[in-house]
Amino acid sequence: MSEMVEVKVPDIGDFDGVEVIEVLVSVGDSVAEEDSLITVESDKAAMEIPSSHAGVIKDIKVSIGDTVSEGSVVVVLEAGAHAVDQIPLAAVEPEEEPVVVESAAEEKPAPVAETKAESTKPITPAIKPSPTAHIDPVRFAKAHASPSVRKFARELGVDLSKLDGSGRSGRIVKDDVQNYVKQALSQPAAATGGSALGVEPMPEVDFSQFGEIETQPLTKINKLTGKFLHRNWVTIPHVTQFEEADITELEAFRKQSNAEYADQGVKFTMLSFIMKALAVAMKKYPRFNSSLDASGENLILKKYFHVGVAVDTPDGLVVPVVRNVDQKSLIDISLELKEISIKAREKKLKPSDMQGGSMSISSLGGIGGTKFTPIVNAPEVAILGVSKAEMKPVWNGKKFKPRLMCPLSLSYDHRVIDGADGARFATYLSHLLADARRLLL
Ligand code: CAO
Repeated sequence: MSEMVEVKVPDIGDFDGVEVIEVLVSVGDSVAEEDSLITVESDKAAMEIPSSHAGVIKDIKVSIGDTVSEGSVVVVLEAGAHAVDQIPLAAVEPEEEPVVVESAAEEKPAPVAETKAESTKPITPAIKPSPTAHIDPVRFAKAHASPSVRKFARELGVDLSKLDGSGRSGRIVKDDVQNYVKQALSQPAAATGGSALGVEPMPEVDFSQFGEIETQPLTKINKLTGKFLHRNWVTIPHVTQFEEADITELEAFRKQSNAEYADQGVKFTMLSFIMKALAVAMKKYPRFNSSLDASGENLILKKYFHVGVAVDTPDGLVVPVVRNVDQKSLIDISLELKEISIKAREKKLKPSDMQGGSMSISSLGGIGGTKFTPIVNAPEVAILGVSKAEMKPVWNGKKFKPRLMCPLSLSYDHRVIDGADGARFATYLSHLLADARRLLL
């Protein structure tokens, strides 16, 4: 004989006195154990309350807008029974849905609780976290959408903050979510910005509980570069090839040239030589001077040699571009490098000054460090990192000789450049710097 069971809200931790924002079942529905019955929402997060038993819903004891706590009866069901006509479990849409704002807080794992229903079988209602693993909860929270649309978006892993609502007052409707998914599926993987990573969101932590803190807003440049670096890091398969260039002779030549050109206001830094060498190396290995087109199916080879230079400014990192480095003298490159560094630090660069690079250089040589892994500055496919040159004992086949060695870190997009070419390019670059006469060939 089947038994009538009251399914109650289990112990849901901090979720005491929470609002019902969705009723997911109707009278007559067949539900399996663990099927969701209602969605509740606190000021921290939304979660679904599952059924403790399988059976047919006979009565629904809550409505949207009600407040429930542990022990509140959600439904009465006939345990073990089956509906005559199997009705699919579906969200019941209220006539006028309230717009809810979901919190940014991390959902807590559900505590294990026992039902108070009369049953011999203890249950462990797993509170199902919403499938929003890779969605930024802060931005999701601010989206203008109804509970059912939010639920739909969570199920599909759609970050509502990325959508423009087509409903009244910009409200996001179900069609918007569907169109977004269709569009995302029709784009090549690289263009989706890694939105399918499926990783856990960062926990939101109140650091003040551990000690004194200060909150500093990120600069506009920090935010912009952060977005691009993040996209490039997650969408480009990076490989970094390390190399050391013997710049003993080049450094001596640089110092001598600096003495000769001092009265003309020209100062050669190692970077100007490296820029010139990079242009020569790109001529020999044209794939380093290319970009993938938007479809990801064609490689665009560039016949110009423009080199971007990462400049550290108080507001963040900017990458102005020196054009036609292959056609310019070392004097012109040095003067231009000085000019763009000043412009960058005085915030006088125009967007066009930072576009059209073939490859970029991130030079930390004036600061220190032995090597690092720079992030490719897309749509470029390679970037050269330069660290601080150091005197080292180098074996010349007969004995150790003191040589000035400059560490190079070449990161490249492995979809475009093979490991062997990466090693060839880095080795060739180091040969060019070891004997600058090769730059003239
Ligand atoms: N090894 C040893 N010394 C080096 C060197 C190297 N690889 N590179 C530069 N130096 C020396 C220079 O020769 C100079 O010394 P002298 O005054 O004795 O000639 C001194 O370090 C300072 O150089 P600099 O850094 O001011 O000049 P630069 O032309 O080498 O670089 C610029 C210019 C704009 C690239 C640099 O100032 C800068 O901003 N670097 C930081 C870039 C950055 O932040 N990258 C990180 C990107 S990823 O977050």
